[in-house]
Amino acid sequence: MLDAQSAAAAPPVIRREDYRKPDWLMPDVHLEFRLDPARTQVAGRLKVTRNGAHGRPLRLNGDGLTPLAVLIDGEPQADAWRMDGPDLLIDLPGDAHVVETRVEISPEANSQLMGLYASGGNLCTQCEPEGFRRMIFFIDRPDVLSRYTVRMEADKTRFPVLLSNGDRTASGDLDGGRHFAEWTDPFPKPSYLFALVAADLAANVDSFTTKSGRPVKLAIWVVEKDLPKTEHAMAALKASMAWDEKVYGREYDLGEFNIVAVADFNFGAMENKSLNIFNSRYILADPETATDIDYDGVSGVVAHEYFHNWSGNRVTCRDWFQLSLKEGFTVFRDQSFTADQGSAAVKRIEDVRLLRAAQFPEDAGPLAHPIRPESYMEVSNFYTATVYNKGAEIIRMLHTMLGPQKFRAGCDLYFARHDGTAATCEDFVVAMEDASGVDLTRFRLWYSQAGTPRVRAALSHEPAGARALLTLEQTVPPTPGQPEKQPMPIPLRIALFGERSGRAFEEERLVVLEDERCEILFEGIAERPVLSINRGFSAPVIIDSDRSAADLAFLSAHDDDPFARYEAMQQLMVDTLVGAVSTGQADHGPVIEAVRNTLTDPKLDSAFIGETMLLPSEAFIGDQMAVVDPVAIHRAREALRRDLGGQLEGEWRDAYERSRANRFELSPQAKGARRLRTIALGFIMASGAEDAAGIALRQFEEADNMTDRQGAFGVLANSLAPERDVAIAAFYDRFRDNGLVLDKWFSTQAFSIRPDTLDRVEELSRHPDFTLANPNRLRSLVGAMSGNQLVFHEAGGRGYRFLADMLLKVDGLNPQTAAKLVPPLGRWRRFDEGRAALMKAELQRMLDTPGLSKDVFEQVSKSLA
Ligand code: B3K
Ligand code: ZN
Repeated sequence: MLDAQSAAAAPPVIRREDYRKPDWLMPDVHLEFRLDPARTQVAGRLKVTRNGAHGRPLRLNGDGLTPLAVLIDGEPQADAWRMDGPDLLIDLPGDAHVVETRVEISPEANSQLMGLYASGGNLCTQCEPEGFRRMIFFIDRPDVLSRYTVRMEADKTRFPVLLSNGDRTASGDLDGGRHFAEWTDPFPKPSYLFALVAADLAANVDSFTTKSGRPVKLAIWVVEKDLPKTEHAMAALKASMAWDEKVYGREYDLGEFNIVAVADFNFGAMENKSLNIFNSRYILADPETATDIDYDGVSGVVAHEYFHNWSGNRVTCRDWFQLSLKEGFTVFRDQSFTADQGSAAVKRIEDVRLLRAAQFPEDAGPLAHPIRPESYMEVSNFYTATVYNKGAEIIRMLHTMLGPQKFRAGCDLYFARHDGTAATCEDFVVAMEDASGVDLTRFRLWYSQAGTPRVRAALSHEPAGARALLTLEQTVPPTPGQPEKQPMPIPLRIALFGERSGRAFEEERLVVLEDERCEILFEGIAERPVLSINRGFSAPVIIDSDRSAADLAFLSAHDDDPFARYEAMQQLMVDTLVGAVSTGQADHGPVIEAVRNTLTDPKLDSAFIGETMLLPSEAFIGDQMAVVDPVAIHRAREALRRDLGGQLEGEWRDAYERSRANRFELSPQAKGARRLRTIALGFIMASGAEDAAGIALRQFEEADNMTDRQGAFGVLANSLAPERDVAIAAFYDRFRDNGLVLDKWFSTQAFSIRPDTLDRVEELSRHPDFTLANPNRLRSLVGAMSGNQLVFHEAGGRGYRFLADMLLKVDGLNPQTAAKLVPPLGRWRRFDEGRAALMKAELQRMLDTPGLSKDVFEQVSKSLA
């Protein structure tokens, strides 16, 4: 519980039900920026109109701003305005006025990286969700859409490139070595989509012709030496543009599309209209410095931000409670794009792994919220795996239940109806209903209820009548503020396989479990059936079934849905490991046999084999247990790794040799081979073979690409062999000047399972290359350590203390990024009393710290509640 003092300090709670349409609209906006890193002058000229009959003043949001001048219809004002906290209130007599304000801000002093800030000597903006108000007084809410014209002035040598949204309508030189540019965006947009860049950067320029023949100039801006690393991002951009035309009928709508990469960024990237700004880790890629996972990250994020041009920009969100309207939908779109570019099965496995690693724990913990939350203190805390990834699963279920044609018709109707406006999740569902004729009344519960549903599946067989009966029962667990839940429609793709024949009995069925319970009868089932359920992960739920180890091993070999094969193997591994932790006894036999079958199945591709061989993470195993015992989990998992390594050593060595590439290629086959190769290396190492560390060091040294080098580095970082120190030193020497690769150097060491990892992490936090100011670097050390179950939960609480210390320091600089680091401590309820007390004590210490940001306050107070 919050004590009186903390409760008094609590920031106000914003509720969805309190939504009111804006008092004033702002059809036209003109902004002027006299740019300078230390002192930038900003002037705003806003045409405002009263929205409805009321006498309320104009409220312009501000954050840390002091008005230097306020003018109404061109007249300077002394008394017509007043400050209300950070906001500026202006009494306006008429229904339409022109309001001007002027402020001065310091981009180089902006450590929050929200609003206008400096990164690597360049200036850029981040406005979503509420950064715009840090630059000028404004109606900073997503349902107020304006046409913008922008004039920027800056020193020409220092900032030769001046970019904003829309089209450049004027530019030229000024006295004193300065120059200017004017940009006009013809599309009305909310403030969160505004962007500006003043920089010394070079562009990779290309072009795309839309299907209706409109030429678009594409440019990716980076520091000049990085130009060769932008080819993959450019290819992904063009592929995304073509895909959105083909699959959704959506064309790009302006003459140019710019992407700017910066090194200091709070998250992945930002979809500002025609001027996307990216964390450089999602733009830059070449074989020497980027892993295959990095390459996939680049194309996925480029696609995601591009797709927002329709799902987010042309149709935006009425308020921040509707965030999943654009984010869930756009994640679904980028997932589908990636699935179409390569292996759909592997993509689905990766997406589900991420959902289970990031979203399921959120749904099961103190920060659980529905994809459309009901309230918040700080909206930045709601850019969550629930809003994004569970949100995408909810769109995917609509796609599954309606089928691709009706789903597409629903999207077309949604875009046609709401183009140029700020919409709600409800608008999206209504468009789907209207276009498909399907009643989605109960489906709406997925938007309002938090928590991961559980479905119990029991299959009984009656050989005499050749019948099988499947009973399904759902429960939706209580979550904070939602003790009681209603059953939700759960679409489950289901098939039965004959245990002896190995064949499916009939076509796969799509069963929608509408109520708490249902029974499904299968006829013509002569031999004992094995149940394959939630195929393709058709619903974001947990399935509890009593399938035996033999059934799971059977499915892992015979199921014709690749996801279901993967899933059966995972379940077999999880059951084995959970059993081992709770009984202390382990029978690894069935897992070893199943792994042997998959590993030596010539029909399977390496990427799929690699995915299937990955053991469930320690965190995921913990999620299955009543009380998490990190040490016992680690031991059980390592014992299984050792046994798999030792008993299949020959097979691993074959797989390792088979997947040795001659030269680097980015084809799915080559990527799959690299994936399997490092996984095999890990198992050879786990086998304890004497030559293993030598093999790893050879891979590390001879690699012609970062995937192989980083793979070997990760394996060595876990080991006690002297080769580990050789690799750490060599990696640093080779990449000390490349920030993105240095992040890997930090994170790989922080993920190590060596007993001295926490000492090493503390040492690294004092390393000259470590800094709290760069979010990527911070996450690479502190974020990685708190994801390392064994190390973070070290008895005695040193990991907890380290995280809390770091977090408090970061909060003073960058509250948004600090708040993202809180959730691992919020899981205290899942641990033994000793650990839980230590975790709570750190949360309490933070809560008791004066001057905590509202970002961190919200996360910490909810974690303790
Ligand atoms: N819309 C942005 C996220 C903004 C996050 C603000 N805390 C990027 C994206 O989802 O595409
Ligand atoms: Zn997004």
